[in-house]
Amino acid sequence: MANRSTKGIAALVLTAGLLLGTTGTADAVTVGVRGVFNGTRYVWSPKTKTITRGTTVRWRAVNGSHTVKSRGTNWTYFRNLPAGTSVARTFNRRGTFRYYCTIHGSVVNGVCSGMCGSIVVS
Ligand SMILES: [Cu+2]
Repeated sequence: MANRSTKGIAALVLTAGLLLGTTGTADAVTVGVRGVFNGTRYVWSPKTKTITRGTTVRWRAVNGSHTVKSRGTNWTYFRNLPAGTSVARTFNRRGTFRYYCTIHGSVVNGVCSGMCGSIVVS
């Protein structure tokens, strides 16, 4: 039956595409940002991370428990980040996406103090 074989070929092409997709194309990139204690205070490391569109950022609470809260007007995001856990988000738009930990950072009049970070998507 022609219809069935067409679907079969489509499934094979899709499967092949998925397999090839795992071999390191740009849309499969994940980078890490770690919540760590630097001997004095908690910080995001690296504080600023530059990535390309389609990259996934995974925040991990290596030391202590944190939150990831967006600031600025170009995105909205909030996740709890208990010690030892991680959260991930894929960035598909260009721009600078600022965030901070609400436990170890604060924003007053648009100025972030403490555990602040940013993702720069080029
Ligand atoms: Cu924190």
